Amino acid sequence: MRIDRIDIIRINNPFKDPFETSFVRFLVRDALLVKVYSEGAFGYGECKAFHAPLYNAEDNGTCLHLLKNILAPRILGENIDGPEDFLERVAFVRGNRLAIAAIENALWDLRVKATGKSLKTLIGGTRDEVEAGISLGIEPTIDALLKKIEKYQGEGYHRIKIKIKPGKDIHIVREIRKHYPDITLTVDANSAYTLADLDLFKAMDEFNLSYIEQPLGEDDIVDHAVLQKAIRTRICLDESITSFDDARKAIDLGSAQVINIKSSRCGGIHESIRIHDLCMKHDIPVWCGGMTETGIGRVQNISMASLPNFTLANDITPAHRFFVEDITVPMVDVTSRCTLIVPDEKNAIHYVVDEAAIERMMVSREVIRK
Ligand code: OSB
Ligand code: MG
Repeated sequence: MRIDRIDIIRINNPFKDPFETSFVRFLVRDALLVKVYSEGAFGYGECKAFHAPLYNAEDNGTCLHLLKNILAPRILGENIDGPEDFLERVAFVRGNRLAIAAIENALWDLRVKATGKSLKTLIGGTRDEVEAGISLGIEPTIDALLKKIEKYQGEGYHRIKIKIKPGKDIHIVREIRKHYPDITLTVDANSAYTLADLDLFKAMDEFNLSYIEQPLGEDDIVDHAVLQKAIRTRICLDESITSFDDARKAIDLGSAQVINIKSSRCGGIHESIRIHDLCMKHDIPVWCGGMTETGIGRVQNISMASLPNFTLANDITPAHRFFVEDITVPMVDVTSRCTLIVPDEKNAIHYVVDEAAIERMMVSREVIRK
């Protein structure tokens, strides 16, 4: 397919309620969308970076640069075969996987349109629906958090994850367990701790967490291996896994027993499938992580999570959980079973990008042609 034009669209979508993590309190989702035009069709991809390099080393500024000056010029005006061909053309780039994933994802969308097949079918997905878990931000009080847990537990979410940070951790878990001794509960530290906190994590073993997500350094797999050997609770890596090789090394070292796959963090769906397959071979269950994305990213996440080894509940939720308005029609929502229907050739779920909503949220648009 010939790549005729690439638009990089920046949108701002305010959160209904602030979402607080160990690294930042989000008020607005500042997001980049990539629209790749080819032979009368277009594909959308979402760049999952944030306004600043808080979660990993990339942010919207660095991604804009990469997309416009490094990545787009490699395919504009060229005849390319699709996502794999694009990845080969940009294989010289070190890191910057969120930026790469944005175009890669758009090329998958173009392939969906060109073939008339669903993303699920193209990647070999096997599930008709995928389970929703929920990621709850840090709250000012334990009572406020307990109220949220009550709400989402009542709605049937398949796993409750809470964000933790030093000073807001074990006593909160203890309190939750008093009220909910049996729910599937996890914590996500977003790299806020070090091995000096080993005793804290040993003490957490008592609370039967399904796993502890990314307790240590965002680029670490060595300290995580030390921690994993010292505790019973499974460690799940998020930030630390950016590629197939990261996953291979983490599995070899014993740094994690669960992996959270985000196609953005790993440079796209192609690499994510490789990680999925590797984990499956090693009996490491995976689940699909979230980045408070727009509907474009959410719908692709649903499709990716239809792969067979996504056996744990995902951070894929209804869009209205974070936002009043989103950019797909319909807005992504859960079923009465708290699952998300995977779009495929058989069912009626079909998402369309709402161009008018994008216009309303738009901060800037760069049109790149050869
Ligand atoms: O670490 O999983 C994370 C949100 C932003 C950045 C990182 C993470 C998260 C979440 C929210 O936990 C997941 C979601 O989109 O529902
Ligand atoms: Mg995480």
